[in-house]
Amino acid sequence: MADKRQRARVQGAWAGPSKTTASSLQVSRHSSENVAGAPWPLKEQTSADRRFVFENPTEVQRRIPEERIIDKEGFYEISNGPTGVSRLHLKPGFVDSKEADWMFEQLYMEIPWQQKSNIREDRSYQEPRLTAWYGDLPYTYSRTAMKANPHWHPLLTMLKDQIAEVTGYTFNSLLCNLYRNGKDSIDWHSDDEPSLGQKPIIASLSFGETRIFEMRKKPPPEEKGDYAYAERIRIPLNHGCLLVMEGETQKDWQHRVPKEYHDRNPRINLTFRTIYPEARWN
Ligand SMILES: O=C(O)CCC(=O)C(=O)O
Repeated sequence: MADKRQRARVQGAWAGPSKTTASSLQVSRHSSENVAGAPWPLKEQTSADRRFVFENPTEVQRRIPEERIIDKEGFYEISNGPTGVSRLHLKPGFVDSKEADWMFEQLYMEIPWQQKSNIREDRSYQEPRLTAWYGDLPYTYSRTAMKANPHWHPLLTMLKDQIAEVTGYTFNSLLCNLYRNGKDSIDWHSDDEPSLGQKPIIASLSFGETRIFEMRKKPPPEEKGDYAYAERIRIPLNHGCLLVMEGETQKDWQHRVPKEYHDRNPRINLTFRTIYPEARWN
């Protein structure tokens, strides 16, 4: 796919004898007629005669959209369609750096981090990060469930309330993620499980090492799942930074935190969500 993204198409051809003008044809007739009397071969082409002639492309040319970087505080309408408006709200420094330092230490030590196993193509694999779930209802993703856990850590309750105050959104659940080093990651996905409702609002708060949060727009059906020309966004999520995804973001976009192949310190990410009983959407 990288190849496809890098390929540049230039259509055209080096001008040959067939491009000879009527007047040069006349000259050749006098000077070098062949046995059959045809005007071929024409006089030898000199390098001065050779020029590149542009021909209209037969294929529709497509541009790979330039990757967008979002790293400043603000509200961003990242797309309007096909299902509606997708919007982000980025707030670096939501928790100031000093506060974020002790919060990171406390969360790192006191959250009951667990190793979750997921299932893909009928095979079980260990998720490359540790997680913990808080909420009155269980949460299923990648075909395995996390048990309900109503016993919120007081710091998490405080952060949930602060986010509600600033964003106006309330949340009843939280997925905590610990990326131990650069090899920990989460692959492309959308937070679109039925239990998250029809337009999930996700508030994601980060502590510790900065990691890149990547987004790519889902391709239209005619692309048959090919993301080669998809719009892409990169958002560095740093210590104390809040990112809210809302509107149709989970329907129209995917996101991931890719592996990084140099040393990375641990990062904690808290994704506040609202979970509904699954039956409501089935
Ligand atoms: O770690 C992050 O910033 C994103 C986590 C995420 O996408 C998820 O847990 O669904």
